[in-house]
Amino acid sequence: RKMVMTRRGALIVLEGCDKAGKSTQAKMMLDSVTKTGKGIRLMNFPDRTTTIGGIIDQYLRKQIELKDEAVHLLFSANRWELVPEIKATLARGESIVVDRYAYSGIAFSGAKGMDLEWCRAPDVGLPKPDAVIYLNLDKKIASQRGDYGQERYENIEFQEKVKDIFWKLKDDSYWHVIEASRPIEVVHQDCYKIVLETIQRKEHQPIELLWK
Ligand code: 2DT
Ligand code: MG
Repeated sequence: RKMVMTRRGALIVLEGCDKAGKSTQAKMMLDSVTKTGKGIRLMNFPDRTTTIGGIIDQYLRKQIELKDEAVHLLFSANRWELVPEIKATLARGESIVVDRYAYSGIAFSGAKGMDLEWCRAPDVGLPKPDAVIYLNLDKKIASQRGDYGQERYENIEFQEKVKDIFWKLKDDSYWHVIEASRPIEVVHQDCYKIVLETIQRKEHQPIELLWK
């Protein structure tokens, strides 16, 4: 008797500093993978559409002030509140491309001078990404991509600190560093190969837990 195993989707995270092209690459990935007939959807953190996400949005737009520790925990809570949806999506065979995850949480809080281990703790046990695609952009080229926006954290000095922490978090067992200064389509092809390979390699593997 043959058992038919349901394939699960893969959890793919895009990380990198502002202007690296995460959102652009996420949309291109959605289009390319969808064309192959495989199920895939996008998510992003912070997800500003939830109640917690609404508070985070006000904080980022500088409408309210929050203590560093408090907002750090809200960013983490915003991921935890979406874990059931992440698990259900993967279980029905749909893959997810996520624009930012716990790594941004640590990198941005750490850039304020917060203790990295303290920052990591609330995200321990989240679904572990099957692959992290880190879009690496030189600071010179980032500055040529035009002005930063008006939100909190959107300045070159802060982004440099963020990048240093991303580098500390990098785990070569599942991180892929992609040079994001190249033409959009070339970057996409590299990302696309990683995504297809990951979907195939992980389809019958259990979802692991982050940092456990
Ligand atoms: P977007 O520009 O991608 O909407 O992000 N951030 C993000 C944190 O400080 N902690 C987190 O856990 C996450 C996911 C990065 C808005 C800003 O929020 C920062 C930029
Ligand atoms: Mg932004």
